[in-house]
Amino acid sequence: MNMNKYLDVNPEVAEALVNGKPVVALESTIISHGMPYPQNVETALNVEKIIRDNGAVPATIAIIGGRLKAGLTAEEIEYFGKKGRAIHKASRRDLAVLCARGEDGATTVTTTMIIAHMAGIRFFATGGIGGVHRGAETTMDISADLEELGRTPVMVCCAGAKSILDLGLTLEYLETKGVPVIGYGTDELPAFYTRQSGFGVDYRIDTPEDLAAAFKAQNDLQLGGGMLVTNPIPEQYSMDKAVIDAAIDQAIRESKEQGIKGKETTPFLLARVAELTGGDSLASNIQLVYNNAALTAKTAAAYSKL
Ligand code: PSU
Ligand code: MN
Repeated sequence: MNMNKYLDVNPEVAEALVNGKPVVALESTIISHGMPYPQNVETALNVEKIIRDNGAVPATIAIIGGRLKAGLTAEEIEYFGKKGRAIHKASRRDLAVLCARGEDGATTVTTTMIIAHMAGIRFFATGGIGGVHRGAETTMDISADLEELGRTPVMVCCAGAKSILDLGLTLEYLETKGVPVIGYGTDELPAFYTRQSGFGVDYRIDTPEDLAAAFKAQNDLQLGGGMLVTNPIPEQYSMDKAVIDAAIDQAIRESKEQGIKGKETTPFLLARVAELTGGDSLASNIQLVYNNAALTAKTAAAYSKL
């Protein structure tokens, strides 16, 4: 199964895949660039446990010494968490040079999907995806995550999109790329920190079994792309919309003043929003990732019975 000379699938993950057991991929940029240390490491380890508790095997994905890793050890997770933003944030365009040079890379949604697919993993849980940034009509800042969702057959479960992005344009882009946007138990796209955005999803699905059935049909049809499941943050952890919107607006203003661009934009905004909300947004972020991990593990388990 391990067909790619740069790929290392850890033994537990490989065993699960060979035997048709459910496996859930996790990204490493959320660890290195998405949250501060030590909460990032604690969260990553808890997420793995939640996936196990819900009947699947976790595979945290990263690039270490030029090797594409599907499944990290706790020590490796600690390493990514401690090194934080000093690790290269690796998107599709970075893979070849990092592998050739034998360097480390934290995988975004894009590269986690690529490596998961290489390893034979169909499910991936995270917090937020990249999208079309506000002002993209002049900056052309559109995340590679949307292109990857259009081409790689992995189900990605997130908590919707943050309003650091233009949610309407992000949905338009996903429509163009043929990516089904599913609301889990909701007709409305969740806005990450809050349960509602004012934008509709393509389909509402209410159970892990029905998510699995939809994704099975997509794979059987060989349509080739991913499926985006948007899972609202649990009510008790959702934030006040006015508070979070004010923090996001300020972070975006500061990023423009400081001339932040390219791959630095999203990590800058995430870190600044967490600072401005005094850690409240971090607490919500952690809880929504746990919620997504549980749903994805249940969906992967349901899929393995189809
Ligand atoms: N959004 C979040 N948390 C994150 C990210 C996005 O709420 O950690 C990370 C993911 O790894 C995502 C990446 O794939 O940022 C998108 O970066 P960019 O916007 O540069 O494509
Ligand atoms: Mn970008």
